[in-house]
Amino acid sequence: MKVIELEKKVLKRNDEIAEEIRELYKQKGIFTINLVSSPGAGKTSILENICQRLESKVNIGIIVGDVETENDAKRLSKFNVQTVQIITNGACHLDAKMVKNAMEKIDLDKLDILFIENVGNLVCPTNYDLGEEMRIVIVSTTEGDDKPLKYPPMFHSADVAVINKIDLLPNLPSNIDEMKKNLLKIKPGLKILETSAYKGTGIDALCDLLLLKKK
Ligand SMILES: Nc1nc2c(ncn2[C@@H]2O[C@H](COP(=O)(O)OP(=O)(O)OP(=O)(O)O)[C@@H](O)[C@H]2O)c(=O)[nH]1
Ligand SMILES: [Mg+2]
Repeated sequence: MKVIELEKKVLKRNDEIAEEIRELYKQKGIFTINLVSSPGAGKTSILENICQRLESKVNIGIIVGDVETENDAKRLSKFNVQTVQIITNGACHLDAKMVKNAMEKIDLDKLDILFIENVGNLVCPTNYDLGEEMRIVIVSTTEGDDKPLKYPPMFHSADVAVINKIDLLPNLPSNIDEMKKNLLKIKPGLKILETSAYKGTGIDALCDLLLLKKK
């Protein structure tokens, strides 16, 4: 009983900070996206592709969360973007306070789009609002068609689903139509895109969607 009450309190405080930073993003005209997925689904690889295409068109900031290492920030810092790595030291998700602190290291006046790459996990980040305007869940073909059914809250909380690693489909028993059916079962009307970050397939459509929503 006490554990549930503490969790409610923690989430309430998180929601308050998330509202604060959402207001700040709004004032500054920054479009913010929270990228969630299981570990290794391709969040950083998709961001690398997006940076390649958009770095000369819009001012991009990326806050990256990982339990350990600065590997992802290093991968992304070769682009003309502002990057900040958050090391959670064991926590399996980012929270609004961590994002608020990380934002102090970013020049918000030189920012159009802020990506927040969450810690790879299909459970923990679900209830933590980061003040984002759009939540994108990435699920890769190698994870199996049933993942939306097994982790429904995360898929239900998303505005867009990206099915990544479609280049591997010919070598897999998984069925992309089944994956899409399961995504729509959890969230009817969910926008679904297919990508291969390895081949660059489908990234233009994703960038178009982001630029359209940013307006
Ligand atoms: N074949 C194939 N491999 C991919 C694709 N996207 C990513 N990968 C590979 O998958 C592995 C994990 O990709 P990352 O981009 O690091 O995944 P991530 O979601 O950022 O991982 P974490 O931050 O650790 O959760 C890397 O070896 C990538 O090269 C893809 O579309 N096709
Ligand atoms: Mg990553």
